[in-house]
Amino acid sequence: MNMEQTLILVKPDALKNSLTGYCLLNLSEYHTGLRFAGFKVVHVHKMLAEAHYAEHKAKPFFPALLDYICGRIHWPENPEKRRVIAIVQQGPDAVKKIREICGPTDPHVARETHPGCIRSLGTIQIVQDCSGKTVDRRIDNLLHASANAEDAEREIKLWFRPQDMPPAMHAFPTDRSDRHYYYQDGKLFTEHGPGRFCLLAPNDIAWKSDLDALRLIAAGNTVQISLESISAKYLINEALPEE
Ligand code: FUP
Repeated sequence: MNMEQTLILVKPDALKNSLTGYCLLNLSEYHTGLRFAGFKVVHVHKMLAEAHYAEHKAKPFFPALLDYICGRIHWPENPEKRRVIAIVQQGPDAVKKIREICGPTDPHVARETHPGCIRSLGTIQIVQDCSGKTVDRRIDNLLHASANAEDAEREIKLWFRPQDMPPAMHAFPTDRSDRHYYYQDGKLFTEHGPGRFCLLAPNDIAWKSDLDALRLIAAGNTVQISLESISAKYLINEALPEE
């Protein structure tokens, strides 16, 4: 069975404009030939947004992109409405099929070259600095879809814990934690303390790559993956202070 998986985000502009149902219709199992493996409503906090868009960190549109994915652009006065829907779909050529359904990143290009694709309904907003000078463009394109299989693995592991999906749909190796792991202010702890968030308890199932990294960090080693990109999924929908 082809287990290729891809991550899709129904972004705040889609939810705000009631295009959620339209997006889901286009993403249905009937229309795509793929299967839903994971599905959840997420209040996106800064740590998750920064990890998801890490490759764009140096770009002028990055702060606007974070405001957008966190829902601050579309619900400036209503933090309780700020959400995205995170979806994992699985099946043959999942990454390519979903990218095709979404269409080109830029909605203007989408309207020119793929009229009718979902992103052809998107918009582009000018990003200005505090003096009013135009510094970049913010692309509100309704959906995120993983660009390739490598990105898909990173992104699925960033947004989903294994137990958010049926066990038979785990596309990546898992392992069980043998101790407690806590997160606070950019640091990892193995003992509980005031204000520390529990990431994992003994016997909890986790992505093996996360556990391998946590074990190394706890032993004082440096690792390639950031602690934030591991911790972010465990803090999804925790009552964190708004940034
Ligand atoms: P995609 O793979 O289609 O999501 O496209 P990119 O990785 O190039 O862009 C990631 C996100 O950055 C997209 F949601 C669009 C946004 N973006 C901007 O807001 N402005 C730009 O100039 C380029 C990208």
